Amino acid sequence: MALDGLKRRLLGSVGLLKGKREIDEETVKELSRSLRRALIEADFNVRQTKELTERVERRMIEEEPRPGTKLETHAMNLIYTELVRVLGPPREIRPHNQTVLMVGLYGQGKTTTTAKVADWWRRKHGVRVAVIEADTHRPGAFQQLTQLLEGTSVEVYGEPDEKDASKIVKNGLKKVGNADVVIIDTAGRDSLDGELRDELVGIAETAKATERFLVIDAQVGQAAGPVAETFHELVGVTGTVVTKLDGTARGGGALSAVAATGAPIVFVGEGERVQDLEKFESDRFISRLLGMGDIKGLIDLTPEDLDQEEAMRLTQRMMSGRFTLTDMYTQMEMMGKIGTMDRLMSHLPDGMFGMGSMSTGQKKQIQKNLEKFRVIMDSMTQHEKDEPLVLKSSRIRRIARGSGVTEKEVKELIAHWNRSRKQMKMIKGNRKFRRDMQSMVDIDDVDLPM
Ligand SMILES: Nc1nc2c(ncn2[C@@H]2O[C@H](COP(=O)(O)OP(=O)(O)OP(=O)(O)O)[C@@H](O)[C@H]2O)c(=O)[nH]1
Ligand SMILES: [Mg+2]
Repeated sequence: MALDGLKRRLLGSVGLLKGKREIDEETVKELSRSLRRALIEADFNVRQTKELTERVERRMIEEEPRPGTKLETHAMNLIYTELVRVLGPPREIRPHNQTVLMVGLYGQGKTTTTAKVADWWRRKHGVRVAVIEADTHRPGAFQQLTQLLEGTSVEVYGEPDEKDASKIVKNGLKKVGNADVVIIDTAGRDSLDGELRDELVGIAETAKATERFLVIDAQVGQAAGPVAETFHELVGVTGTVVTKLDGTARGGGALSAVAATGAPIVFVGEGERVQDLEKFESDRFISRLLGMGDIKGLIDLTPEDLDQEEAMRLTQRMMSGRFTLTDMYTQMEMMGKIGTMDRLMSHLPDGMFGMGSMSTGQKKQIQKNLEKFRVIMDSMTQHEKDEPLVLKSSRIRRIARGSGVTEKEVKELIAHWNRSRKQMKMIKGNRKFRRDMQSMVDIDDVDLPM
């Protein structure tokens, strides 16, 4: 897997906490230094590294690990969320009605990636995919693309003898443009010279592409940032594919530099074969990098008996009539690992949360929301988390900007909280539930007005 070196170093950093029971300043500093070295080694830029380590350091000191959670797990979780934050939220792609223009410098992997993305689309969405070879400079480009896609049902259009790339695109779209997805490979150069600029702009106009993907070799490192900016000015890059992550230990440079330009990473290439492509989702990527399996594994890190303790605490909060965003988050976390919660949940009215039969899909959705909500909530003040009703438009705007999500997503979080709060009220009104709760936990104020 890509970035093996970083993985080893990060595990080493966290290992510093092994066997420790208390967080002391010296240990946190040591962790932070080790983390910094790991990131710099993987070519993350100095500013990003500084910000990330400072955040981890601060959160290590300010945030209590949940009872029963080992310090190293706690640190790992913090590093995980901070790395996901750096790499940005995943980029959704519409499955059909797409014309995708692939652009990039010479030799970065455009043609290979064109084939990879075409085949990914076909496999993933079962749609009709066609590619157009519009590189009139690289000899044999058409043959290369045809060979890569041999044995797949992807249609390949090209005119090996034509010198006018725009013309090929125009003819190609006439011929194969009724496919659900059309992907166009273009020529690369050492740098973006005048001729290539004009040609690209011409192709972009002819193609009326819905997506413009920049293909960039991970070896380029942090220079990926300026390259992305240049292409962005020219054709408006909508997504980036970072290739050859398998071939470098320093892929963090390209990944983080690209993420910082606002042209989100949509795929990563991890090998020469057509199937060596992965849709990029920072949370999954980072959890794999840190050896945590998938996200669910991360959330499940706490021992089972702890759930009961948390459940009790949350129940008490619910009965006391307070329900903050943090409570909602805890509740969602528990719902994500509902297996250990059935004692509590069996008391709820049927269908209250759709608990009885939560599908894997629903659980996954919760995990996804959890991640997003966590990032959003990190940009809120304590007061906002405690009193979500103060969240009006200017605060929402600030939070959206701070957490790199849309305002709509922040509003979704608030709407979710509102719904959960109403459910809590209903639960409180349920006599049987209250009686049962009283026998489960010691609630003094159970008869307070609702
Ligand atoms: N290891 C590895 N090799 C890759 C990856 N992507 C592309 N390559 C290799 O990189 C080389 C260049 O790839 P191409 O797809 O021809 O690059 P290009 O950008 O189309 O090159 P030009 O058309 O010459 O500008 C080829 O040998 C590919 O097999 C990857 O993700 N991993
Ligand atoms: Mg090529």
